[in-house]
Amino acid sequence: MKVLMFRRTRPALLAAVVALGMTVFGAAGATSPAAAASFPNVVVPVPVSESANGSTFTLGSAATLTADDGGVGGYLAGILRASTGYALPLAVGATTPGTIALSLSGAPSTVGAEGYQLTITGSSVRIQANSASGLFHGVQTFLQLLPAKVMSPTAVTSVAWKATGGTIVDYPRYEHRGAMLDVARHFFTVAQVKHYIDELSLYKVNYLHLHLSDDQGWRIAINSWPNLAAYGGSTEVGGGAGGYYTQADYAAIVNYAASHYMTVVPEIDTPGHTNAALASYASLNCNGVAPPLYTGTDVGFSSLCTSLPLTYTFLDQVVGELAALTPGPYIHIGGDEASSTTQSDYVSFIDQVQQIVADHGKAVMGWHNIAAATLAPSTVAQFWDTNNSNSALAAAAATGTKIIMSPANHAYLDMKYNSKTPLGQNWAGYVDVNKAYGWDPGNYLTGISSSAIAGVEAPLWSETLVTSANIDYMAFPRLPALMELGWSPESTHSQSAFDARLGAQGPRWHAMGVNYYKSTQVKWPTGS
Ligand code: IFG
Repeated sequence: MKVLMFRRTRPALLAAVVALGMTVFGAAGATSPAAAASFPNVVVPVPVSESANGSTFTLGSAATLTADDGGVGGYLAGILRASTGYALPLAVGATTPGTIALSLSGAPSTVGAEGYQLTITGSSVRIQANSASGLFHGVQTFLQLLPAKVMSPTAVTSVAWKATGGTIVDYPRYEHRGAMLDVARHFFTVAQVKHYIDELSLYKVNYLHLHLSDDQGWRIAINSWPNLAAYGGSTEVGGGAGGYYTQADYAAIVNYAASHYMTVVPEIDTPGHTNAALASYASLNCNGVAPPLYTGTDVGFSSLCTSLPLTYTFLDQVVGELAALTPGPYIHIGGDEASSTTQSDYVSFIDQVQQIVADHGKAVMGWHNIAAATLAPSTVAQFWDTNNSNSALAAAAATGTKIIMSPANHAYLDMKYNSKTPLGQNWAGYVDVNKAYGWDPGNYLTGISSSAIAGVEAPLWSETLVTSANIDYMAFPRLPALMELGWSPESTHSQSAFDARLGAQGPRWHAMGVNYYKSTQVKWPTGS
């Protein structure tokens, strides 16, 4: 073999030759370039940036956990201890980082309020964020990089708890990433709502919108109007026993949501969808006669008496009690399907209710129909129609109104997947995974700037839902699709890449006992 003999030559030329050699033959001694390391395509929502470093982290039984926030530390410890069976001692506020360290210092400023930096090496995991919610979101990503069985509520011994090494820097596209649960058509207990919160947490949901009142039920105790819950909450669609949250129950939900970094948005739907309230108090009705309780599923037949002064006293007292129980910035006043309210009465009503909410220190959220009125600067409109334009909403957006996107033909989780789906409705068409994912919230509405879009929300209406298993079946796998639209950069949008990531969630839901629908649009790996 001809050996290259370097005479005393110009150093630059020598360096160039060496560099060429390195490039062609890889690092000195290596026979080929190091395998290009990459993270597996499994995390939903997909992170902003990932760079693997070729190492692999293994969580061992001697691992320790340190955290600058005890809530997030305790959450992660709870999940890991349950599935690995390891002691995983947790030290809060320790100066020396544990095997896994959740730190509120050192995060890059780019991650903002809710983002994080996740650094995984062969021997350590570090999550850095500017807030506890950022740490919580980093924990969700870290968990998704561990084997699916890490989500098992009982110890699994046959798994090597490995995760790909590297750095992930991540932060949300939209500040509002919500899920709505209709607890009015069918009542769901505090435990059932907490269970749903546990599942929503996996996908970085940060707002929980509770639809607390409708024609079929009033679900929150109001001390100044006790019959609302006692009588108005005494039934539900189909005639069941219904139920309601005491104010302590509601506080428990608010606190549990907060411990999962979700803000509760309570909705009292007005002026339509109010039969339960009107049935509870004859004095609220224009004719002084209370209608019977309603257990069907029609909409649009009820209206508060917008000409009655008592109506506004009622709303002031209801909003006052609800605002005092709600740490979040919003009270949702509904505003949809007010078919039994004249347009002029509706506009005047919305104007007055906006003021009532403001008087109690909260901002208004409402279905986009409220754009018929003059919206306060802080009012947020939630788009739910099946078309791509709305002139009143466009006019409001042009004057600063922010919009939450919930187009029913993409984001309504109560839509059937297909004609064979046993639960749900189909008035907005069939919505399977690709329909839930196949749109862009920022550029969906014509004549409305992407800067007006504040986020995405996935409503789940409960006319046909009774159990937590029913909630699971309709929410999964579409909720993760909608939350990827809310969190991940528009540049990452790819149906095929998403479908692969979504499939990787299957074994995790199986480990958790989530009763999800195995959409035929997704390849579900073994163990799903
Ligand atoms: N539209 C009604 C809901 C519910 C829904 C079921 C809105 C804003 C149909 N209003 O969606 O009360 O009945 O898909």
